Amino acid sequence: MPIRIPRGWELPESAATPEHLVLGRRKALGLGGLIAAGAALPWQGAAAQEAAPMAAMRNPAYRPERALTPEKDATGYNNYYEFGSSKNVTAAAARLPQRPWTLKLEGMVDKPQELGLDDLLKRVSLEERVLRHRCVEAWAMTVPWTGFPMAELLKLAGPQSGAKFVEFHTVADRAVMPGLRQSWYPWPYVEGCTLAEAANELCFMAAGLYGKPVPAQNGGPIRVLFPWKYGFKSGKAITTIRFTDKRPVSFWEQLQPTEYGFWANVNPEVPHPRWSQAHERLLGSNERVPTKLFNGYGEFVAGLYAGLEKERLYL
Ligand SMILES: Nc1nc2c(c(=O)[nH]1)N[C@H]1C(S)=C(S)[C@@H](COP(=O)(O)O)O[C@H]1N2
Ligand SMILES: [Mo]
Repeated sequence: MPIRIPRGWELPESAATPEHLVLGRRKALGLGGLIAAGAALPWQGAAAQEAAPMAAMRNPAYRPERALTPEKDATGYNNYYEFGSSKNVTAAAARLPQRPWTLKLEGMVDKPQELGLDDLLKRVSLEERVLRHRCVEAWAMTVPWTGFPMAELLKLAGPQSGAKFVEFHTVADRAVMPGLRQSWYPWPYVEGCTLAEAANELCFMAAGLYGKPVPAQNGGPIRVLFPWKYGFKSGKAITTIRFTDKRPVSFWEQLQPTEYGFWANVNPEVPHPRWSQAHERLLGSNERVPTKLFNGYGEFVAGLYAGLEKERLYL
């Protein structure tokens, strides 16, 4: 059972509600140890409550090993090509409607279905994970996400025995996404992985960031996370998850296959064709630190690649 540990980005101690009141409130809400999406948490204060909390108990299994990135840096420096190639897409992305939102599970599954996001968030057990994120451009951040393991969606969908790969389709809304007019890009932004990668405990569906709904520019209302892969694998604003027997050719792979492959596992020793991957810059502090194999998550994922040594696993 995940336990709650203090977070650096919370209100100062003086503004927080005493613990006995927190416990009393939780009991009154009948939520047990885990806090449901949308419940107002006394320790978050009035401002955060207005911002519709999206908080849960932290799962301590994934040690951050780095200081948290300041929220303003993680939410103010983004890659989201549907809104252009600028790193400042906050205002543009604010036009993307976050509700109503449905997630389709389709393709080679026993139970194809369409799920309302809020219904889905009530059915899964939410947890917070502080995860490292490493962009292929050699910047990185460490941030608290709220969500649930992708494995829970596999259970809901029931992949058939022939299903070997999973595609993540992201929203393509021409009315609000000016990037879609750049017709040389192979829209929509689709990413993919193997079924085994999707079933790995580290593959995570995030609907919250810093205890609030994921901001639109970071992939709200729901995105996927592959913390051991370069960031472009982690599609934003997911609308459809499709199970297939064919290896998907994803957005960046279609554009530039020599630079962006299917696997894209982080590896400091395999340079990008145009730059080294040995180090990364931390958003916020701009500190330069060594990159780790699988972004430091080898204990969870290295086994996925046994027997695949002939593949371009790190590009
Ligand atoms: N739909 C979509 N998803 C996307 C991207 C994108 O351009 N469009 N960029 C990717 C890249 S390159 C990175 S590094 C991360 C950035 O996530 P962040 O903005 O939350 O840091 O999102 C990934 N997911
Ligand atoms: Mo990236």
